[in-house]
This record gives sequence, C-alpha cells and structure tokens, in this order.
Amino acid sequence: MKTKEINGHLHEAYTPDSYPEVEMIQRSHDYFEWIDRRRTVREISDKPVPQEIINNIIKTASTAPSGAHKQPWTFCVVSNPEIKSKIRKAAEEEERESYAHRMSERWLDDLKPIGTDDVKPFLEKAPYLIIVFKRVFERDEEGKKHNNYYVNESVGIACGFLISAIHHAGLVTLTHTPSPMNFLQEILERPENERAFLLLPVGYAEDEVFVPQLTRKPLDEVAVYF
Ligand code: IYR
Repeated sequence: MKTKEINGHLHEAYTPDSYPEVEMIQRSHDYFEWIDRRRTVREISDKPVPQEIINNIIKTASTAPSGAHKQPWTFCVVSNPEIKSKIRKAAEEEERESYAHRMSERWLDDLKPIGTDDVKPFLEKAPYLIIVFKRVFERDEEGKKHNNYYVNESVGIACGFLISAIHHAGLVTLTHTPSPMNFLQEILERPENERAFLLLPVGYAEDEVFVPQLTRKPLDEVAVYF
C-alpha cells in the first residue's frame, strides 16, 4: 500500500469510488428518489428484528466523520422489556409536563398536523430502542479530562447515517427527543462524560401505517447558488 508521512503520521493512498458522468447523474437521482421515500413512522410493530441488522446499522452510523476523528458517540441498544418500560414511564412523565406546561401554544399548534401527544407506546413496543449518547469529553490514563470537538455536529451526522441505514435495511424509526433527557443517563447508568442526544425506536412498520401528508421544500427554497 502506498503511503506518505504527514507530521510523523502515515497517510495511505485512497481511491474514491468513481463512475462515468451519466451514471453519476443517474445514481444521484436514484439515491434521492430512494431516500425521499423515507418517512418517520410512529406505529412500530413488535415483530422481532435480528440483532445483526441493528449491529450493522450502528457500524454504519459509526463511520460518520467526526471532529479530529474522536468518534464522540455511544449507541445504547435496549431490547430488555423492563428497561424499555422504565424508559417509557420516565419519558411520558417528562412529555406530560412538556405538553401541559413547557411547550408554547405556537409549538403545540405546529405539532397538530403531525399528531403527536404525550403517549409513547413505541417505547415499549419497538423491538429495539437505540439511544444515542454524545461523549462530551474523554479521560486519559491519568484521569485528565479532554473535551471532544464539534460534538453536536459529529453526533448529528452519525444520527443521519443511522437513520438512512435503518431505512436502507427496510426498517422504520422516529427521532424522539423527550426533554429533558437526563433520565436516560440515569436509567442506563451511563458514565459522567455521556449525555443523551437522541432516542430512536427501531423495528418493522405495523401492517397499516398512516403518516402526515407532508411536502418537502423544493430545491429553489433550500439551495442558493452563487
Ligand atoms: N418531544 C415531544 C414533542 C415533539 C416536538 C417536536 I419539534 C416534534 O417534531 C415532535 C414532537 C414528543 O416527542 O412528542
């Protein structure tokens, strides 16, 4: 393998995938059409999912780029029914408070088309909950703290990879962000350097599923060219 040295560290030759231009146009179009079919699904079936699929999905997410390649994430996979019940109970307590007192009228109005409320059966029904934790810092051998870099950006990108891998496997998910999320750190007994970032129930969609009728912004509303 061809290598070169930078700052005393070896870099290896890398050949990115490449295609003829017509094929690139087709591929980029096909990828868009495929991912445009992804929808957030709240009705997740309890049909079992092989853990190997979940492992592959997490390995995919963990290929995301991250600040200084610190990979500042931990994916907790919960299939244990007692832990799922604990999470549901604690999440619904927070959600009840949020829907009743913490969220503004405007916010509640904005959620009306989505149809969410404080009842979260998917937290018990889905065969897996993946709880993504961000690792704010690491400790070295002497116990000294070292902050990670661009932690929210890095973990956000990894979650994007995770969601697309879930869709690619033929499963569904939804991005659940009960707020505040500290209860997850407690229930899962995570170390002091980890903070809950996102909770994703993962499984097959129920046989019949309804999703809000949404449209996506067209290109000219989301892109500006200079
Ligand atoms: N976290 C709450 C509320 C909620 C907020 C937004 I912004 C959403 O897009 C959906 C829900 C919940 O999970 O119900």
